[in-house]
Amino acid sequence: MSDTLFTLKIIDSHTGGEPTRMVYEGFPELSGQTIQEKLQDFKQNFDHLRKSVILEPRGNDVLVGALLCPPSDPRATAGVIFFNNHGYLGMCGHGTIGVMASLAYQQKITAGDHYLETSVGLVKATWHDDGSCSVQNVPSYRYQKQVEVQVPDIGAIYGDIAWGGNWFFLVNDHKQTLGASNVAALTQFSVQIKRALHQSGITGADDGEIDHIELFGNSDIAGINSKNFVLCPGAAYDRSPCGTGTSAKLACLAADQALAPSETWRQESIIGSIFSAYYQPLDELTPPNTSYDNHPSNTIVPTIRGEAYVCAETALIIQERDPFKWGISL
Ligand code: PYC
Repeated sequence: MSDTLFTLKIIDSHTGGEPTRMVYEGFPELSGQTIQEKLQDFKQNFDHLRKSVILEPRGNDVLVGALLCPPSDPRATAGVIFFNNHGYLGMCGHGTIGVMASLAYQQKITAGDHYLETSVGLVKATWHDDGSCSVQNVPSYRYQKQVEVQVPDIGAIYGDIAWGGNWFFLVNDHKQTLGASNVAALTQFSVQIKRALHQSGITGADDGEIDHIELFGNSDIAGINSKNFVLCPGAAYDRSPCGTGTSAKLACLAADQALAPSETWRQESIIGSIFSAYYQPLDELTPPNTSYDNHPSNTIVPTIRGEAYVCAETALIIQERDPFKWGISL
C-alpha cells in the first residue's frame, strides 16, 4: 500500500546561479481570494510543506521556492508565493525570472508582457525572444539614509534602509574584500550587522523587518557599475545580484541623484553573474499595481533584466513513514 502523502511537481531553474524551485502541481489548494490571504493560509496550515520543498533532504538552504497559485487579479498569468529556508519573501527578482523561464519551458508563455501577482504587488515580467526576462518590480524607495548601527566586535556601520520588494540595509563602507573566495567571512560579517539591526530595533517602514543585508564594492569587469554581496534571510548568500536588492540600490541611487531615469545600471553578483537595470520615477508611470497613495515622493519603479536556465523537471515525493518528510530543521 502506498503511503505517499504528496507528489509535488516542480521545475528547478537558476538565475545567475541562484536557484528557484517552481511548484506547479500537487500542492493543496490554499484558501482565500487574494494572494495575501493565500499566503496566510500557507503560513498557518502548510508551513511543513515549505520545509519539505526547501530543506534537506529534498532541497538546500540556497533554494527559493515559488508556489504557483490562481491569481485574483484578472491581468495576472499566475499568483506566486516565494519562500525559503527561513520563511516567506515578499518579492523575489531572480525567482520571478526563474518562474518565467520555467513557464516558457513548459510552453505556457510566449515572448511578450505577462503579469505575476506577488504578496507585495503585481509585477510585469517581459519574456524576450533571446531568452532573457525583464521584471518591472513593485515601486521601490529609500526609507532612511546612512543609518548608524553599532555592531558588537565590529563598531559603527552606516547603511541606507530601502524597500525593493523586501527590506534591505545597503552598506558601501565596510572594508571587506568582495570576492567569491571570501563568502564565509562576508556571511559572518553580514549576519552580525543583521543581528545588530534587530537588537537595536532598527526596521523598515511600519516596523518591517530588515532581513537582507547588501554590501557593495567595485566590479573588476569593464562596463559593470558595481559588485554586491547579499545576505538573504536564512543566512545563505544570493548567487545572483538579487533583483529586489538591485531595486533597493536603484532607489538609493535615484534618491542621491547618482543615476538618471532610464540610465542603465549593471550589477554584478559575488559569483560574477550580472543583472542590468534601470528605473522610471513613479509619478511618470502608471504601473500595473493598485494603490500608490502612501509611497514617498522619492519612489521609483525599477526594471531588472537577467537570464534563467531550467535545470530539472521532476516531482518531490513525501511519504508518511519518512522521518524527514518535513525536512531537516536544526
Ligand atoms: O532576486 O530578489 C531577489 C532575491 C531575494 C532573495 C534571493 N533573491
